[in-house]
Amino acid sequence: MKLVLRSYWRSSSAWRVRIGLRLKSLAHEIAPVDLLAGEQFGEAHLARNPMGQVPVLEVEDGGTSLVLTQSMAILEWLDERFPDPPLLPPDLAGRARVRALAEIVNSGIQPLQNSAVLKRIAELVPHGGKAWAAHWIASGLGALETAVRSGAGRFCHADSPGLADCYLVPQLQNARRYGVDLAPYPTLRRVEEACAALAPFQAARPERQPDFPPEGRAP
Ligand SMILES: N[C@@H](CCC(=O)N[C@@H](CS)C(=O)NCC(=O)O)C(=O)O
Repeated sequence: MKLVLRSYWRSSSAWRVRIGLRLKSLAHEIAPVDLLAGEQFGEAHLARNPMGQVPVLEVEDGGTSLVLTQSMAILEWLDERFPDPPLLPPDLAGRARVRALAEIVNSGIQPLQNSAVLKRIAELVPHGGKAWAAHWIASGLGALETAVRSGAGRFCHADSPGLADCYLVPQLQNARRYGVDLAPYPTLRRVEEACAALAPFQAARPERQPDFPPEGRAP
């Protein structure tokens, strides 16, 4: 089994998969795609992911080669292929809850604030990008705070880290990047703190990635 994750240090979507791989203690290689340099739009990367995005997980598994895209599909594949420890809870209702929490980030927040969208908005509305991003992050996190609070344990769902935590932690970092005040989200911050204490979450952080820019050069 060989796993190669096409990643970018600052990508919150790639970060989700980095956490998942680490939670499952899966040996993998990180292959950086330089999003600032436009490598995602090169022929080689578009052949892997026609969306021109990271993450992409390349899998060599006993004679089978797979190229997986979309963090949710990748994490669910990892969870089915390597069930222990699970990213999803054992009960049907719990799985629906965790997927719904992750989707608040995956489809309700991040697509509205990813750099490609912000770049286009800034072209159309001068100085509009950052305020736009902060607005959608703050309102989405408000919904996530309410949804997590009713049913959180130590983590987003019960007392083990899982799929929803893979989405929460990178999104809170994006919130800070766009100047969103996190005071209104005490449950999310408490869960983030619990995650931050765990080695898999620490190893997946942007500053621990091979393509993290040298000190003082972070754009
Ligand atoms: N829904 C996708 C979102 C992926 C995505 O938005 N990736 C961003 C980085 S976080 C990207 O590669 N952007 C390319 C660009 O900025 O041109 C997923 O969950 O994998």
